[in-house]
Amino acid sequence: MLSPERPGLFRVLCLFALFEAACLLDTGMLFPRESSSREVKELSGLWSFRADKSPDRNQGFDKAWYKSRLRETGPVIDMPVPASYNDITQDPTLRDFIGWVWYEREVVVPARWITDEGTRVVIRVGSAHYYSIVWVNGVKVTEHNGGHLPFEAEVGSLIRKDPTQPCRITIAVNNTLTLETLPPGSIQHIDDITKYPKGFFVQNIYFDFFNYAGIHRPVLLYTTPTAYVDDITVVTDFLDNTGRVNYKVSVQGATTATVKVTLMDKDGHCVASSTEPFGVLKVVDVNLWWPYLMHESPGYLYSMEVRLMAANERSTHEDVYTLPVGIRTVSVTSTQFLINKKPFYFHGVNKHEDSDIRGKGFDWPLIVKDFNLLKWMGANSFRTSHYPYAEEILQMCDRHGIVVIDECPGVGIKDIRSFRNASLNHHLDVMDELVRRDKNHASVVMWSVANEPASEMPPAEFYFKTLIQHTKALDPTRPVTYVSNSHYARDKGAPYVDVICINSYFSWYHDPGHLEVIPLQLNTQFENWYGKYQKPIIQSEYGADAVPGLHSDPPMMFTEEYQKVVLQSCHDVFDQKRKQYLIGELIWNFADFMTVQGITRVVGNKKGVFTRQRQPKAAAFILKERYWRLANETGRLPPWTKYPCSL
Ligand code: BDP
Repeated sequence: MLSPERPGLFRVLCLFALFEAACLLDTGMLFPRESSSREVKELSGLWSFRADKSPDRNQGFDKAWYKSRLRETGPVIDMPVPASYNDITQDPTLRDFIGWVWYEREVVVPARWITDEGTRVVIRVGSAHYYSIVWVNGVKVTEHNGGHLPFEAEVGSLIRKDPTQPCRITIAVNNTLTLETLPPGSIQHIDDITKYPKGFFVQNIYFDFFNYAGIHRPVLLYTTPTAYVDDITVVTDFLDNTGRVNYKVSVQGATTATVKVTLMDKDGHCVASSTEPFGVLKVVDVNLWWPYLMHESPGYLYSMEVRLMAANERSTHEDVYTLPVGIRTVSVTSTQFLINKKPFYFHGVNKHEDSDIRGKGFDWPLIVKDFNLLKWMGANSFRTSHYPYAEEILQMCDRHGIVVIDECPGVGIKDIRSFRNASLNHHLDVMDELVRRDKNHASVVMWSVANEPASEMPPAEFYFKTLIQHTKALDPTRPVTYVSNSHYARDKGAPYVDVICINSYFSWYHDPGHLEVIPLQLNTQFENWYGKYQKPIIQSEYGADAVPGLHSDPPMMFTEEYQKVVLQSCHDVFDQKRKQYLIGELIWNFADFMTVQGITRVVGNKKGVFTRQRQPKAAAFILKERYWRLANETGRLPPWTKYPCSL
């Protein structure tokens, strides 16, 4: 992490490293934004859909379903995009389907996109779970391995081939998990025909959420000029009252180019500018980006407008892209997490992208409701357990000052075969994609490379050392963590991380019903981990299931009272340790969420402090009291925001 002795020089080196790292992938992955030179056409809505239920799930490829209209290949149904397909129909075989499903949509594109050869047309899929192949008018344009992250392809030449035809987009998506996917899984065929129907197989997974599938985030067509701003990287810093925005702009498709970079404040006034493709913008009287409840105006964002004037063989182009920029620093000592050089205590939640009907599908009403709940309860942070969330969510975090631990989908790495090179290489690629996508978000303060892998296995040390070092090289400006389970303390990754994150479930999975063990066992946990590693600790998960409306006093497991007492007993210990090296507490979980069916799950995991429909259980009020109290103690709140207050 940051070397306190030579912060200036270190930042410059970091910056170069981040700029270089950003180049490891061929292209940038800027979030599509409209501007005077760019148009965006969202393809959300109804798509035609067909699951390939043939025994080997290969009929779609054998019969080339992408070559004609999907409805001409067989029966199709309406499928909303974005959404998981699992809970949309009454068909249990679709809910539990494993294999290829096919989506199709015809789009009429604006005539100018076709006639203007200087326009680049790109298809972007926000995320699809898990493996995707995309065709336009029957021609394959891209494929992508992995959910939760976006992918793109240029399609201008294809839609120009026959301008009289609408543009037909076909996307095949396969949710099969293997030992090399992230998260990993395995298919088990069971051939005993005395017990199972012919061809019976199951998808085994080693993580605790439903393997929702389909096109989970918006599909877009967007344009840029053929010479365009491909990527922007910013790293921010400040000294006294002056902010510094170190930036680099990457351009594609130009033979000659000039750029004008203008940084504007919230009111649109220019505060700094430059005509270099990389450099430093100095901001006097800087408004720093502060977390929610740490400052009276959290989430301050500048706008960095990049205006490119470029020429290529064919013509001259102007491209404009505007990036929101929050100016802040992050660093770690052996006992503290510092934002803008001030101690920051994470009082927040773990979430899932999960809701009724939509599954993991992107949904604005749900997102806005969740932010209102976070702010209501005084949460200042969350971890994107256990995969990257939609970019729109991170943009909300930037604007509202909600601090994010950005986790990759490295969850459920439990089989020793998932530590081989093929898995490691994919994991490294996923970190590249994640950092490329999220590097410019002020709200993202730490990367998490995995959750509770089987770190006691011999290959784990090499695997996690490589992964953590790779992530630090990709982005030396942010700390890196890796989430351990306290009950498996033989941890191989811990020596390499900057912050120790620990999950533990005392009096739940261990000593069930014995609330009295919590103070002792939690204290022992903290002392052991701090004693061994001398690194700041976040309690990254703790909690208990509560079926809403189930009550008992004295408390019994699965009641709201039991969940409350688990939380309160943990909080007493947290209050002692946060005076020393505990830098945060994240409840498991913000809301109830769906899992596979099993004897420990009653229609999903019930450790939410809100129900899946976002209604509070008793525990939500405990957290609300506590988080506002913590904010009042640790933050710099002006009097009008003091709890109780109405938001
Ligand atoms: C933790 C896992 C989380 C689970 C939770 C639980 O990290 O994904 O949902 O346990 O069992 O160990 O509720």
